[in-house]
Amino acid sequence: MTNLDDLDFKNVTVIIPAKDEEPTIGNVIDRVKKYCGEVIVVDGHSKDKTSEVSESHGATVVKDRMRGKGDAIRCSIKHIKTDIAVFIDADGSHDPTDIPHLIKPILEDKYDHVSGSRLLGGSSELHGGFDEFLRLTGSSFITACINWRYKVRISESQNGFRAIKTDVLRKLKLKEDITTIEQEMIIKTINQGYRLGEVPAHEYERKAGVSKIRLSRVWLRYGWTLFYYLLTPKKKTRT
Ligand SMILES: Nc1nc2c(ncn2[C@@H]2O[C@H](COP(=O)(O)OP(=O)(O)OP(=O)(O)O)[C@@H](O)[C@H]2O)c(=O)[nH]1
Ligand SMILES: [Mg+2]
Repeated sequence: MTNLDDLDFKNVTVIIPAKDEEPTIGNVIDRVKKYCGEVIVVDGHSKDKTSEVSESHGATVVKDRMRGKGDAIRCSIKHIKTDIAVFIDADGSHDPTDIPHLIKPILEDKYDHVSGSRLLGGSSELHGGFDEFLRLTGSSFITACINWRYKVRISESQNGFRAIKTDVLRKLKLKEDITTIEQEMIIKTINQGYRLGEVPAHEYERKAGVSKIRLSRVWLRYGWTLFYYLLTPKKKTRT
């Protein structure tokens, strides 16, 4: 069994989708650097200095196509040169010290995709108000549907903190433009016969700035994509 300190991080790229995250992006880049060979920031045409700060902290900056976070993730894929990709948010809500826990089971070839679970690791953001209540209820319903459809027992399907083999990421042929890309990645991984694992990952409150998600605008898309991808016949591409 590999010790966490002995992991080879050179073969890891950390990808950070960031839209108007100037106050936090530099700190996130500095903290993820020791766990990867390259940091890619996908800038959502920020109105603040997200791009400039990212470059000055040593990240490669690419632009999305202004369609949302899912589009940002899809735009990053052609730039990844390493075997493992890690996705982490720019608002400081994910803890970079969890990255070794995400990539270790991949390096040991136990899983192809490892998702950070807030339901196992706890969240400082997912409870308290009505918005949080709706988010948690909705995401628990989606997770239950996935578990029922595929006879699995994952704890969550919406976190943006994950590690995945780059060749698997490419084979998922992702289509979503907004945050529905998280459940698309989870469902397609299971659907195509790849091995999905979870590790506990605590979610902290965003350190600055404002949420880019408007529940009232996106809930229909969540319902539609859930049933569309769940009803897709199993398509095993894992060899
Ligand atoms: N490039 C890019 N990044 C985005 C876009 N929308 C959101 N992001 C980033 O995606 C990450 C997650 O977005 P958040 O607004 O934090 O979503 P959330 O974590 O559900 O919301 P909070 O509860 O406020 O943290 C952050 O790093 C955002 O900056 C976009 O359109 N383009
Ligand atoms: Mg956030």
